Amino acid sequence: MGGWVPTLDHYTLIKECAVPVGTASSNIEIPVVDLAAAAGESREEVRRTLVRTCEDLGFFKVVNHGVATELMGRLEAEAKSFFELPLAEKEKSGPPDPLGYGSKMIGPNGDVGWVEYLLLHTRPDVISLNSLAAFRIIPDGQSFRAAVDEYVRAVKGVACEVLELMAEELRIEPRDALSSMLRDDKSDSLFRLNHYPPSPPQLQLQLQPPSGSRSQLLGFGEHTDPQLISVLRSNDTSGLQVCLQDGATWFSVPPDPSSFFINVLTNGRFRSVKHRVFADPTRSRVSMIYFGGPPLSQRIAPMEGLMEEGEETLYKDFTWSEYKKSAYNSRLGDCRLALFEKS
Ligand code: GA4
Repeated sequence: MGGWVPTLDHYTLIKECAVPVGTASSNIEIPVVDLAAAAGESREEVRRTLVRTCEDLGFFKVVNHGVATELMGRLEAEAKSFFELPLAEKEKSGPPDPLGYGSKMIGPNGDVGWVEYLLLHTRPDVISLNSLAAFRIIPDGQSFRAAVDEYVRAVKGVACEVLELMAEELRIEPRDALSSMLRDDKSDSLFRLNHYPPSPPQLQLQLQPPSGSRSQLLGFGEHTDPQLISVLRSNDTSGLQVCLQDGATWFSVPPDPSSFFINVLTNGRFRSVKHRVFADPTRSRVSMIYFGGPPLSQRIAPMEGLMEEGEETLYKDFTWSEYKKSAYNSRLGDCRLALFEKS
């Protein structure tokens, strides 16, 4: 893929993003949630597995989700065309505010990665000038935009289905109590396209420390997502790693372009999985992620009925807007809930 010509500052970047290899194992089975099974007789079993998984790893794969392969492929092709544009063209949609095109810089607080991206809001009325420009500069911007809209509508459906299965199993009434936050017209949800270019061969040399041990190039440093639910789909290039509950063991997630990978969040019961992405030395990785968030004014607190009698909430009450603001003041790897912990 073109459009990513190494310049001098890439040499600095590559040094900052080189991480020694050796910590990730890949022999862990990723839990699978089958939405076709959930629509039939096995619904209860699927619900049970889903909730257990959310309490345990906080990360799972969704299969038989009903989203057309054609749509996923079409959006991937549109994203590729966008990222193939000359840097100067793409930069007309940046710098991210936080929406729009960004490259190397992640968030406003100094995080860097071997990645370029386009961050968009899913609400048509919250399009910043930068993200709007993205659709104007590509030759056939309307079809890009149509693919994004269609895809977001489809994955939002998957996210809502998962949240409804979860609500049913947790006996949350009504069963759309969670999914309605995403369906709300004011839902503060985002959509992100990431491109992790392969590192150019001459730069790879810099990744070999004198000791002979290998390093990998960090595309997106370790972090948790602040939203309610994230739905990720990538092309066939590996790179994603998730962290076990012990906070130290990482494992590589084998890519599967036909499935979605999902992570979720809550009051310590469900885990927001720590994850990171490494660039592949030879192949481009393109991922698309829907981040389902509630309306900005939504109060975030454990739901009635989910707390045991006498159980204390772990966090002070806050709104999604307050939480989001504090997240954007943090670095990628920071623990974002600490600020709201009860002392
Ligand atoms: C992580 C999840 C989403 O990609 C994101 C990211 C956001 C950004 O890239 O602008 C943040 C990051 C994410 C959390 C901490 C802050 C904000 C970068 C960063 C350092 C779009 C989001 O909502 O939070």
